[in-house]
Amino acid sequence: MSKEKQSEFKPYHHPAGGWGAAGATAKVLMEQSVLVKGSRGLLAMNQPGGFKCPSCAFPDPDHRKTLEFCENGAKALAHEATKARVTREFFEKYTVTELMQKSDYWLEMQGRLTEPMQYDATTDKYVPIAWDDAFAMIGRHLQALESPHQAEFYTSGRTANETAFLYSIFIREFGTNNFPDCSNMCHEPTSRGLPPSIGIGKGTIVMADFEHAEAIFVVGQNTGTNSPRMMTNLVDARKRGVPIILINPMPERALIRFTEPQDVLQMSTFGSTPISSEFVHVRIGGDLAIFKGMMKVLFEAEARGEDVLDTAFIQEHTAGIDALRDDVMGCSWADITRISGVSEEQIRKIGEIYKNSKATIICYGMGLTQHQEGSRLLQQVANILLLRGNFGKPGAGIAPIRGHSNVQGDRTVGIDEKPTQLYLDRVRDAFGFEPPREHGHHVVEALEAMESGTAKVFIGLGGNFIHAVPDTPRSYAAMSKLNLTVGIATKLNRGHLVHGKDALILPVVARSEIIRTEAGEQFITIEDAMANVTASRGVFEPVSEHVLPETEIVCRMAMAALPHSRTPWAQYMVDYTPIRDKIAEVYPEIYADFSEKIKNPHGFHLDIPPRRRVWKTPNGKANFLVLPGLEVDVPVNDTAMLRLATIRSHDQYNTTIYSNNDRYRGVYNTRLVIFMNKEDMAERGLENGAVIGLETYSEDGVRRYVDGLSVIAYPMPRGSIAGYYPELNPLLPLDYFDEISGTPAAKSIPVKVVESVASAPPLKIAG
Ligand SMILES: Nc1nc2c(c(=O)[nH]1)N[C@H]1C(S)=C(S)[C@@H](COP(=O)(O)OP(=O)(O)OC[C@H]3O[C@@H](n4cnc5c(=O)[nH]c(N)nc54)[C@H](O)[C@@H]3O)O[C@H]1N2
Ligand SMILES: Nc1nc2c(c(=O)[nH]1)N[C@H]1C(S)=C(S)[C@@H](COP(=O)(O)OP(=O)(O)OC[C@H]3O[C@@H](n4cnc5c(=O)[nH]c(N)nc54)[C@H](O)[C@@H]3O)O[C@H]1N2
Ligand SMILES: [Mo]
Repeated sequence: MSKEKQSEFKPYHHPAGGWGAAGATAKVLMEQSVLVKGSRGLLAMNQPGGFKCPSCAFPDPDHRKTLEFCENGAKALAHEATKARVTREFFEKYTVTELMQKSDYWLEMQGRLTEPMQYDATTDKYVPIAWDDAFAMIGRHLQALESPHQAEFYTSGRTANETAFLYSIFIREFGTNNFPDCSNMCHEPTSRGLPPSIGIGKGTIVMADFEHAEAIFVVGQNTGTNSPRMMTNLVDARKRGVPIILINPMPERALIRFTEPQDVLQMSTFGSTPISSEFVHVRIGGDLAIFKGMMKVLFEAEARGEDVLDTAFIQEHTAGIDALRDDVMGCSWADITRISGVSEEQIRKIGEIYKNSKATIICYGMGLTQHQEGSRLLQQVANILLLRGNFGKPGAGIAPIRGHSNVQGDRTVGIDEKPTQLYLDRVRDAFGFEPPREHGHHVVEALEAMESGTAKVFIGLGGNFIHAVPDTPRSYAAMSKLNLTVGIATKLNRGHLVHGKDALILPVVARSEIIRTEAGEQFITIEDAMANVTASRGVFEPVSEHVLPETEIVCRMAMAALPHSRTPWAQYMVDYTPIRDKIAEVYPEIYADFSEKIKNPHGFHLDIPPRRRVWKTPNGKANFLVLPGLEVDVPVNDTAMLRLATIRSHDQYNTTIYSNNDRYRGVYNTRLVIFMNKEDMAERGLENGAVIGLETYSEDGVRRYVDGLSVIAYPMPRGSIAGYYPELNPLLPLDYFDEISGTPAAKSIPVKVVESVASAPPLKIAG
């Protein structure tokens, strides 16, 4: 937290995007001292022959512009291409205990990691280690385990397809399915909830569908910040007069009014496009009630004899409509409006919009997935779409807006703690070893194994596990018990400081940098949120001569841990084409001829069967699945209870903090704030800017508490509050998650306001 700068709340009255975004882009390039280099990088970003933006997973448009990036993509690139370096001299200067006192922002600003480091307990410092010795250490620890299940292998979603595939082969050959991954905290409800419903755990739209949609719903997703390039699609749709319905407890600025930063005319005339035609101010956790209300509008019309359902589609392609109808019709409007916090009139209105649209897209983000019934909530989204046949036709479908740039791809190529038997058979046939058949650990289970002492080794391929997971202090304690922690990373983060007895930091070649091996320059591939696979080729020189490509690190870990392996790791390390050929062998339905198809500069699309109205479910149908009731989180019986959503600011990338500002929400120089309805404040005797503590309702006797939070009067629904992740993760209990997916319910933590004992810098409230 910055000491000198005044923390301030100053509502943002301009349209989002536009000059504000253009200015922020230039500023971040300058701050990282990479104005020239960064600008050159931006020209190559998301262009054929260039590299894929390391930020979000939103696809490239079908008609590319010369510039195809957004403000937040530029920030991600600037921070990756930064001039700042973390060297051995840096590590010589600080003990790990001293580094623990620094903020996440400070750690990030130190720059790129440049050589492999090893923790030295005698001095409490990281000291240099040769790559060979680092791999030998990993091999030694892994071979010393009594069982391969004592190791946890984390993946974050920036990992490329080739790397993730080999990593999953290495770990299965080693003998476990322990694959905790960032997806477990993110779109796992999509991966687990949608297959029983529509036969695939992915979205079903492609970019062109935005051009044919007659209605677009954006639910629980902060598009202008987290997938800004999608704003272009929304702006275009609005210009065509397409209704856009925003369902969110926060009136997110960009979704209300937006100026496209790449639209020169709009910017020069200071114009802006109103985005949402309907803003539905739902209570946190009230979406299920809204969805049931929308379906009730349809079923009521059906009962009146109106032709509102796609009956031909329903008959031919689905099962289970009667049970759904009974469930929905059994919900009263009184309960629906009470639990959603939205009027019957408005729900009827959006129900009518849906009813009148011949092609609808429903987009969603973490506002839907991170609830205790996240997976089954998404099945209700699918139900709504199925009722009007909104699959397998232009302009229609379900659109989970994925997070990390390759998080979807990683799952496709084997990062999965619950792999199918078919996949395991194919791995056996392709590689000639018998992979483990029992399921492995997801994130929460991995932490439990660390806590109980059964896990001994943690390897993190990217990411910042320790600050992404729930229950911060408890997770710190769990990780500190390990014998070995390995962080494979571009930047120094908290995960390297909360470490095991032995610890390694292994620096990598980043997405924007050139991968050179003995066989020449290599490219990698990624799969975006709409299942397009494209090549990515970095354009910058690697940050130092001592960093390695991630794929090489995976191969050399495998060689160290599996000295008798028959897998040709040394070959894969230098030439990525044979890796792609193996991917094709293991996934023939989607990846046949991978090496050929990837020669197309625009990549290729992986088959999504629902687009063809083919349902890979056990009964061969799309299934209407019922989630009884209207609540997605277990109710707490206390009127003092508030539901807390932990969200991202405009200036962060997950645990990476770019600055302490959140421009569109009007917050400057602080992240320790809570957005609250003013009546909830008045009820608790809180003035605007008052400093509070928050405490979680939990039943395990552990007190979960965060202090020193300034309250901001904000248009939140009654009973719903919001604040930033990862600072508020200490409030999120490890056992508070969706049973089906294991995803922590980070959007609905039950908390109460308690007195603050900490001092916090005063928050200036602008008039
Ligand atoms: N710049 C930038 N881009 C990113 C990221 C980043 O951190 N920074 N992260 C990437 C990743 S990994 C991901 S997963 C995505 C995340 O992108 P989002 O899904 O947009 O993530 P969040 O900021 O967590 O918040 C989601 C929204 O959910 C709303 N919300 C909270 N509770 C509820 C609820 O009960 N119902 C409804 N309807 N809405 C609710 C919040 O008000 C907020 O607008 O973005 C990706 N892109
Ligand atoms: N309370 C709460 N908790 C949450 C969430 C929430 O909304 N609320 N969101 C959840 C979600 S959606 C997600 S996806 C997770 C995110 O969890 P993670 O993916 O684990 O976290 P990140 O912050 O994205 O990881 C950042 C680190 O990745 C490393 N890195 C960056 N680029 C590269 C690269 O190219 N290669 C390698 N090897 N390393 C790289 C850098 O060292 C950087 O410090 O957090 C989850 N946790
Ligand atoms: Mo995510």
